[in-house]
Amino acid sequence: MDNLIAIADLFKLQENKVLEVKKFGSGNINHTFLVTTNSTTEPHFVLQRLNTKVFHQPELVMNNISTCCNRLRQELQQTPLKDRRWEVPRVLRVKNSDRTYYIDSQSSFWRGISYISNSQSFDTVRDTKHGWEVGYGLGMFHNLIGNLDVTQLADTLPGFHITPNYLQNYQIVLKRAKVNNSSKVDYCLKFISDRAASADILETARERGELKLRPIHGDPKVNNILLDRQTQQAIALIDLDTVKPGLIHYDIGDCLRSACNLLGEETSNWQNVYFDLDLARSILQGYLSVAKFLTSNDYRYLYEAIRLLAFELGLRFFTDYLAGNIYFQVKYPEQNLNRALVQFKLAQSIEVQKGAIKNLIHS
Ligand code: GN1
Ligand code: MG
Repeated sequence: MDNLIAIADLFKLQENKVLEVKKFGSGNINHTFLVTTNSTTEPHFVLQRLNTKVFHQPELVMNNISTCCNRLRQELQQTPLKDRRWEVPRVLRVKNSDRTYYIDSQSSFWRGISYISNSQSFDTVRDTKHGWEVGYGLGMFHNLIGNLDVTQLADTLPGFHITPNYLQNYQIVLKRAKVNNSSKVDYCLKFISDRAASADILETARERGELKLRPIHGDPKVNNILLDRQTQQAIALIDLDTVKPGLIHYDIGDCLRSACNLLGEETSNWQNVYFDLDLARSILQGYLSVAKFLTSNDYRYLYEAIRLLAFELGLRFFTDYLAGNIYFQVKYPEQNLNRALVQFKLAQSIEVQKGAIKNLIHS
């Protein structure tokens, strides 16, 4: 990896000096840094090394981000929000060029994104007010981007959130893996085989034409929805790498599985993980207060989306554990097994509360 300061220097506004580059955030895929410069107006920006083992066509990822951000800005210009701050990240250009990325001597792919000032993010939701804001944030994003023709976005991650594909891959990996059987591993194996038959419910609905592809965020977990430091209102969605055509159900399910788990994705206390119904209520209320475009078919599949996305992420983590941790970064070898157990416990809690969740959706 080339010198971080020298790379950051390529993305800064010309007259400023880079003072510091330090690790930032808690992503599982890319390497993220916060750059501080001596600018008095905009001292920070975010520098990222994109994981090109995951994103095989990083140029297309950058195109999607630009298309998305341009559309968000256009919509906000046409219909400015009256009572709330809303920010759209900016893709930074490489010095003296029009390019939005830099490839270093080791073929690493670098890009710079503006930092949203006076903002805050949390890994877990603190209370129902925060939950409402998380829902509102996702609803606002879907609302602003909803009219963008999906054909303008490239499919930068084929198979992303297609649960039956993850299942197929899991079966291949399982055949090849040397499985160290333990009670945790056995729990995961059984959890998956018991639910394999219902893995294609959203994809089947899409094939039948009941659900339609729309622009999606792809990763609307709690810490990707920024709050204003003073008002604690949602003001931006960040981490736009997975913006692409998809089902909004992936986003809604992913947001709820992330936000309604108060113990968080990384807890070692996986036995006590549960899906918090009060938070689900406020998130859905926040979402539905802005997202007025849902059809009756959209409503019909919301419960399944919530259940499926928790199951799917557990399946993805468990598969990666079996494959030797090649996709999600880990700090210790069993981390992806632990993460899988957290998501499976969450999915189980969703299943147990099916009636109550459906009541929330249809109330
Ligand atoms: C990954 O790297 P990060 O944290 O932004 C993953 C998401 C998962 C998430 C779980 C491209 O996102 O799908 O929900 O981890 N992103 C990709 O924490 O696979
Ligand atoms: Mg992400």
